[in-house]
Amino acid sequence: MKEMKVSILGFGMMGVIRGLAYRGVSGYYKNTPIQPVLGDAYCLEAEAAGAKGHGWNASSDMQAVIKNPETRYIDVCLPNALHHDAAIAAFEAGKHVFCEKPLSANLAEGKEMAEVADKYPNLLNSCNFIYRRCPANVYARKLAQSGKFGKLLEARMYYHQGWGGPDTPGSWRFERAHGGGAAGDLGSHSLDMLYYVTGQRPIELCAMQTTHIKQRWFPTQIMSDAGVRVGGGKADNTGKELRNVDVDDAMRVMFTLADGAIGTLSVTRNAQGSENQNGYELFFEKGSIKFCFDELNYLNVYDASTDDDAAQGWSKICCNRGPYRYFTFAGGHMDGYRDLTVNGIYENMLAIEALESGVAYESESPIATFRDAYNVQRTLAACDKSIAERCWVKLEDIK
Ligand code: SOE
Repeated sequence: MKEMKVSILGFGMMGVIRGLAYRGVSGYYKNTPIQPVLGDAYCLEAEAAGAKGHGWNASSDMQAVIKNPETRYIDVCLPNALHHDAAIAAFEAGKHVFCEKPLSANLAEGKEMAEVADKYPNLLNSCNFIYRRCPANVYARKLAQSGKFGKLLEARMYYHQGWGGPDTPGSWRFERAHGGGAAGDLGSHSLDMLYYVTGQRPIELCAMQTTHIKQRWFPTQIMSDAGVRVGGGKADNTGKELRNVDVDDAMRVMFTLADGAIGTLSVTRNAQGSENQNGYELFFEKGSIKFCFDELNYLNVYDASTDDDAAQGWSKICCNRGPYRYFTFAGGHMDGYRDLTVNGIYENMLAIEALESGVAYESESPIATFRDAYNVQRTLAACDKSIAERCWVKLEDIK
């Protein structure tokens, strides 16, 4: 298998996730034609230890990382307003470019990035609209574009998160200069999803925005995105200054699509209780499709294309078994399962550290010890005995 050194620019929240992905790809996909190998990570001083811990070679020189002749691929995970210069420099250095969404902080920069990408037809230009990688959306796209349900009539797109309350500290995500704001952050996903699934983009629209929290406490020192978000919600304002927020917290849009369908888009970071509700409801002449990322393994489909009224109703389709090119593992181990395995290894490491430092291991979700597991075996043995002997079995009798 070929190897390719990849380097990353920025090591906030997304940087951490990407490291797992580059290392995981050859583990999940035995057929990957290229195995990524972790190279340099351009990052803030505050992020360097994390980047090294993830296996990257931490560097504070972005141009050196971009130009490193050993690297063939640059992953741009910087704040939005820095995508433009970094991505263009990477193309000019002859690298494949993967860029976090939204592509740019403003239209002019996005246009130039697309034009420069066109000049390098042999280099990858790929933007991380990650929800395209979710099997339920792959299925929705097939269904929506198959024509089975007829013409699309209405699209209700929404992306609701709830982390933007008044106690969440400021970060680049709340600064126009860095390309922050809910519209670009969340709305970009919904607009890509609308196009990806239906094949259509708005041709006319009317929008409104608001900023609910007009001032926030921003850290006085530059901090990693991950550092600010983790621990958000705590009103400890030491080392922070109160500043005006110049981006939107929420946006609403009404639009029309080319073939006459109408639609709405709702994005907010202030929907208390919504975790990552990136969703849509599509109403066609002869059916409906609904998706919400909080139930990422499923697509809800109403098929009104048959004449059999008695058979009509919603189907909740499990899309993690389908014939898609993405990893499905041993039926039933759906998306989400792999995250739990990371938690499991972490818990083991905490337990070992407690053992080796002589302190009591405590956890709100303790590891299952061999003693716990042995008790499961005892109960199973009791079942065997009961089945074999057709009788009640006392556990105290199973040693
Ligand atoms: C915002 O909270 C955010 O991290 C976005 O920036 C990502 O693009 C989205 O996938 C998850 O939510």
